[in-house]
Amino acid sequence: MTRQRSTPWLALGTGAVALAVYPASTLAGSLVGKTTFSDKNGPAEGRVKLKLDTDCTAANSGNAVGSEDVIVNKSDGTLRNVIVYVKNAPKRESAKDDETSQESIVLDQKGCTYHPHVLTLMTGRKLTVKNSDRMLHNIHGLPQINPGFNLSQHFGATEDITFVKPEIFKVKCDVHPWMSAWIGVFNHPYHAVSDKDGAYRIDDLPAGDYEVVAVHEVYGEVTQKVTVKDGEPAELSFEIARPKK
Ligand SMILES: [Cu+2]
Repeated sequence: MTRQRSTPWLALGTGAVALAVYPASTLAGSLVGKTTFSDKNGPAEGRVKLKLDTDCTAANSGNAVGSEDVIVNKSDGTLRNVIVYVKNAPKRESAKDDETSQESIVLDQKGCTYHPHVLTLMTGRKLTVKNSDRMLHNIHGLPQINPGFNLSQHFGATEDITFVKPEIFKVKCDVHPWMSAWIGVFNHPYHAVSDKDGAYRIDDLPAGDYEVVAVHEVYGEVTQKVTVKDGEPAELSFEIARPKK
């Protein structure tokens, strides 16, 4: 296992995702696991109550809204919103793997937060950005490899965006400084984001040996190796720690 400390989200350059070609006859398995924050006995960082302005407070009916950069489930230490992806991913061999033909993935601005906070998608897949709030948002993407974008959106606006290069980058709102989201773009379909239970699942991965990366916006990335066999779910969980200073 290796760990990298610095700029984890921006380190995914064009050449970082190596492609290995597997025969079309290679059969597939699944990769499942959990992402866990390993410093359970350390000072727990958790959701911080956001200081919303008047309009955004009203948009949440006066209810408190928590930050989303670090969400550790207290019951079992699992960590949400971790991108998990196969580093040496096999090249796609069949049309069924072509996510670009599927419906768009939605990034919504609602209650002055992004929904979801972290998403992944393939190059060429349509991302639909929309504003469900009755106020102006300004979605400002900060990629370093793909073209940047900066869109003002009133209530009900939608905009479709696609990306051509693999990269993980931040999105922010220029109107509301607490708003942020992360987008992971990959040139293969073998990626996921850990859910509210800290669980992830990557399906239809051809049998083979892989390096798999889990990357969190605050705590950085962890890489592990795994062997996927045909028809069997391979389990690979990640412990993610606060980097040592
Ligand atoms: Cu905003």
